[in-house]
Amino acid sequence: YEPDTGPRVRVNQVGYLPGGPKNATVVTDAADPLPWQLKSAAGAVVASGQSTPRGVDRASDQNVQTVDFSSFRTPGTGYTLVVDGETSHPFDISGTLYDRLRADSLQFFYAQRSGTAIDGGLIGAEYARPAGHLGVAPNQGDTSVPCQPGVCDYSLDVRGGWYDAGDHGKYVVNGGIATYQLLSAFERTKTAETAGGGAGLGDSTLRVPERGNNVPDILDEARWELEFLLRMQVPAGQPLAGMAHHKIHDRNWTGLPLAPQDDPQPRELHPPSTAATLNLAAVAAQCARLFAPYDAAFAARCGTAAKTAYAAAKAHPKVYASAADGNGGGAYDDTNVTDEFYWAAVELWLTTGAQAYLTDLTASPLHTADVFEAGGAFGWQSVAALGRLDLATVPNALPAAERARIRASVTAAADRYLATLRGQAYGLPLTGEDYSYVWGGNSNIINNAVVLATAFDLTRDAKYRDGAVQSADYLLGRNALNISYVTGWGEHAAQNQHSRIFGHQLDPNLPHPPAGSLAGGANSGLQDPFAANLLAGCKPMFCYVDDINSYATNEVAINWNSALAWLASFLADQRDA
Ligand code: 9MR
Repeated sequence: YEPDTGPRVRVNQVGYLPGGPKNATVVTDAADPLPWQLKSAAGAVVASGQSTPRGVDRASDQNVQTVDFSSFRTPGTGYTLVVDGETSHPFDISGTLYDRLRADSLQFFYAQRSGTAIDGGLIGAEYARPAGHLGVAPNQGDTSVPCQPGVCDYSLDVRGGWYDAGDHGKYVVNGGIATYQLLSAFERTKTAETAGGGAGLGDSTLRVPERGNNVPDILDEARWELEFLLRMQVPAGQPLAGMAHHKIHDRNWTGLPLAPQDDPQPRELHPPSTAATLNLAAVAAQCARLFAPYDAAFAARCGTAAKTAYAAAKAHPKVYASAADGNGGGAYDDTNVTDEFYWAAVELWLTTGAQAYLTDLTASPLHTADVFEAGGAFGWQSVAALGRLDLATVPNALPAAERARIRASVTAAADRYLATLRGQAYGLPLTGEDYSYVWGGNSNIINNAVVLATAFDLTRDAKYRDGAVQSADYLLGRNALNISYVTGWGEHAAQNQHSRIFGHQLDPNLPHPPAGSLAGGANSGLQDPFAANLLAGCKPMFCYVDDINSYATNEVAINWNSALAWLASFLADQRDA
């Protein structure tokens, strides 16, 4: 299988910020530096120079050279880079490059909403659909969902929320981290002076039904999931009261495509878990502090749920979701919840200031550990860094020396991601090792970029911002496959992601995913049969195919788009870079 990788000159197909880094990668047999030319849309040479040989790139096994044209800063559209007789895809130089990506990446969440009709007037006629899973036949509905046999004696109304990914499942741990990232993108505009005041995330910035309600639209979108997460809490008076059910999904896997409203499968609540409970505690605590100025009653409801959940998790600290519970939905299993305890304690302390939470977070072994892993700084299974980042950025009463230590741990991690990135000829903050390229790996790349971006917010040192920008270059085309992993963004972009809703590849009457949808990305694990068959033996950066059948390399997911939304929001704020 030989994918068509287009021109050998690899650029960010969307473009570059005028004052930001501008790097490209050239696949070539040449061992010596090559002359390069930057051309305007009219074909005039506007800059030129010599490339830098980089030898064989480990992640792609390609002989490559890099081009740095950062010193050219003139805004314009339709630039191309010419090296070694090859002309790159066209790109822009513009300070407003990422404004619409911020909105598009967040729009994905509206398209994934469960339990409400999707308004084509907001998102495009092709995305209009009736409400899913409200109990209208053939749906069996999320309005009164029983537990799996033997798990509980009650039913819960767990309508709403977002569909997790290409499936119709709703999972508290993954909903938790995705909601955290939306809330964090918003909170950053309150805490980071480098965020430009947050106008881009205010009311009427997104195409959501709630626009114009005087609440920032990103909070409206997050609330759609928060309301669902609150519904997943075990009611008072029941066994394990205050804990959260781990997930709710179909009894059996369904095929593709399948509109949510056409899903006939029985829906089932799966057992509560400590991990889900702590996810609920953490994001409900965030909710309590961020909604306080907008809706005091909702903020109070979140605050109560957060405290109740945290207490329930402490009473039941080792209730783990089973790795075997993967029929009809993903397992999202996790048998180490030390990190979830730490994250929840941090969020509760930041919101309430209560000593008990400070005592708990300080006692956690993670409080003094290096929590930023090389592969991915954080992810749905590994959330300690979320607590660390918030301790570093959200105003709090830590003693100055302790605050300085926390912040230094963030910049130390950022320094490592920067060193990794500089060692990669494709400029991404991920090592070239095979094991770095995992399921949903694009979100790991972005989450490492979030650490870089946070280090910039903390220090204003441009090297960190430049690292975050370069991470976006990889996602938007500067990679071995010469593909943009964001639908609708770039000359050659992913558009056939694994999704039951956006099944255009299988049925031309259905749409592609909406612009701003991120694909999971290169994954040398090849866990799905389609990829395993097609891509066996692939070099890590080539282990991706834009085909709806490849769920291990090409799915959409809320926790990947939340990462993209956070980074896009940061990048949109860098227009003067
Ligand atoms: O993102 C998840 C990834 O980290 C796991 O390796 C993978 C296999 O367990 O599952 C991924 O999550 C999927 C979930 O289980 C079900 N909904 C789709 C998710 C994205 O592929």
